[in-house]
Amino acid sequence: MELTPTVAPMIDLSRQEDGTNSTETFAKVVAEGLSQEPKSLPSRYFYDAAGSRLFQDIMALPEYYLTRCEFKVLTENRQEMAKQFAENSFFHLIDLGAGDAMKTKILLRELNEQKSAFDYVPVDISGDAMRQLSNSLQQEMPSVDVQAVVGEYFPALEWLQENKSERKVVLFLGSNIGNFKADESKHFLQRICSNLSPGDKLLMGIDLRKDPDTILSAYNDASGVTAEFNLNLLRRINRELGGNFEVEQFRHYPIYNPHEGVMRSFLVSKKEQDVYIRDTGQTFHFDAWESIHTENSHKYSLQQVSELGKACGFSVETVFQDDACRFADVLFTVG
Ligand code: AVI
Repeated sequence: MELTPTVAPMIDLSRQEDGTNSTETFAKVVAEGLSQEPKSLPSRYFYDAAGSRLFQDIMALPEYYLTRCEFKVLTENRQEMAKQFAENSFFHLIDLGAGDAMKTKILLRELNEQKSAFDYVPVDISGDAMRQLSNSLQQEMPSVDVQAVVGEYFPALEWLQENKSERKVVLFLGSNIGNFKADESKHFLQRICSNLSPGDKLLMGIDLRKDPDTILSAYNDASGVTAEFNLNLLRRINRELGGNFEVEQFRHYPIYNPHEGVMRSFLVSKKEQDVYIRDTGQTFHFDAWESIHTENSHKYSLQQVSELGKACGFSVETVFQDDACRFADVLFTVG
């Protein structure tokens, strides 16, 4: 018997972008960030090939509880989640920042087993990741319809709103919302909501507030992988923009503020030094012990999550969390 092909050709929206991934934009952002007082660089530039590999290593660290906790939450609640997604009618399962979909596969297997009517739409900026995922799903779950979209989240959601007319369930896993500033996360969720219809759903992974020592260790692991991940940003500037950072003259310094629930990461200059970056044509001066702020990772209480959702047009349907209340996957409904 012939198998019906279930992998639709990839939709590539990456060329329609505003150049956020170009070298020129990177140079501009770096020049702005290093000219500011205090200096800062945006964490979205962590993820070149080397940074993405380091992030894979972070997720396997004993201290980095987030990934293991979310894995557990999804595994233990997969039947209930699948039931609440399905509602006995067809839906599009849209996975924002799908990557290798390790965690999403827990839900896909369950939906497949429950014989739910759905198609799977992974969205990611990496065309390679989407090609590999489409192939691996064809091998592992040939009966699941897959339509990968390569591009940024919002062009992808706009495309989906125009081209996929049925009910939608959006996944935004991994506590990625935590890396936005407070106003950015609100804006992000409002934009998601404006591309959905009443009754559509969003399952969002959120790292919860907990013992500050547990949080700090997760970003300051004993083996130094997170330090390498942070320092890779300087290596990336050297590689891509012709910078001459002496990377060993900077150190990773994370600090958790329990009052705000924000984990902040810095790179601190160990000495007074000047750094020249060819593509910006500028030299940047560092005083001894001057810092560059590189990342925020927000931790939320469940009440804050519910208020954030409400302010953006969502209401909480179900909170799924682990026994120790470290991590939650919150299912929201539009309206
Ligand atoms: C991708 N993001 C949710 C990670 C986090 O926990 O904020 C990135 C990360 N930074 C340091 N370790 C992991």
